[in-house]
Amino acid sequence: MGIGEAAITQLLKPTLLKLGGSAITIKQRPLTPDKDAITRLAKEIKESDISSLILVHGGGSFGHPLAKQYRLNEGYKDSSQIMGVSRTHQAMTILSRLVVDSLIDNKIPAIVVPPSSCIITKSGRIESFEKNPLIRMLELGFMPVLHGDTVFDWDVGFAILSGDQLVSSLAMKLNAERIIMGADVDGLYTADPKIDLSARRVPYLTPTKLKILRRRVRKSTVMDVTGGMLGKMEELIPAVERGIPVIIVNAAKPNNICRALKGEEVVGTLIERA
Ligand code: IP8
Repeated sequence: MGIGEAAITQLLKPTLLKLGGSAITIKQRPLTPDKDAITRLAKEIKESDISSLILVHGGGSFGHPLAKQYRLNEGYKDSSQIMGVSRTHQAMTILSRLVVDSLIDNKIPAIVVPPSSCIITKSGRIESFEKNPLIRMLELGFMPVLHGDTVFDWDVGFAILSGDQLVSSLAMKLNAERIIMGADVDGLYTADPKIDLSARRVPYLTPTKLKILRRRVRKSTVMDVTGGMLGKMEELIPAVERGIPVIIVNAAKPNNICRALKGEEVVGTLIERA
């Protein structure tokens, strides 16, 4: 049964799909969406005919430059940051709207669920999460769309919640089937594949091997690749340890996301509990 065809069904174990900011925005240009990629990825999701999917997307050139400008990752320091919280959240809402417009154009009943309205953090870590609207949406055949966001925090006033922490937490709370991470590289590498020719893709990892690899790889200068990417993947270890596999694939290569959603083999990295 495809998305939206369900009457009220029993909740299937959902799949979590994270589309990294680099897969849907032009990272070097602030507030610039990659409209072609967004359109293609929406079509791929439709074509996969998946039944129970939650989409989470990252900030890319919408969230990160503003969050950096206002030093939002430091929490509340002075009142000048207040407008920054508002502007950063608004930028993420605009990006989410573009994603959801594309999904709706493909007849997918997608609904934005802004994390700032249903999550509260404590020192940057999710403390409470109202999951019932998500469960009900999935039961009715909707596709919830969440995004990295500015959230309110009991200790530090506000925080930046990454899509990766969100995916991991959602996967555990909703007992997900699997997590698919759509990146802009073919998986996890032993070094940064964009600058180091000796970099090798690691096709299979356990949480223990991931931690060892992270210690070995020096922090990359390019954000979100190798060092950055390995760090992000560590966020997913608690979900993997609960038995939820993570597959990292290149979302910039046409059909990869469609094939991964269908459960077909795709070049990438699988992280699984041993
Ligand atoms: O790109 C960050 O989400 P991420 C969201 O998943 C903001 O790390 C607001 C910068």
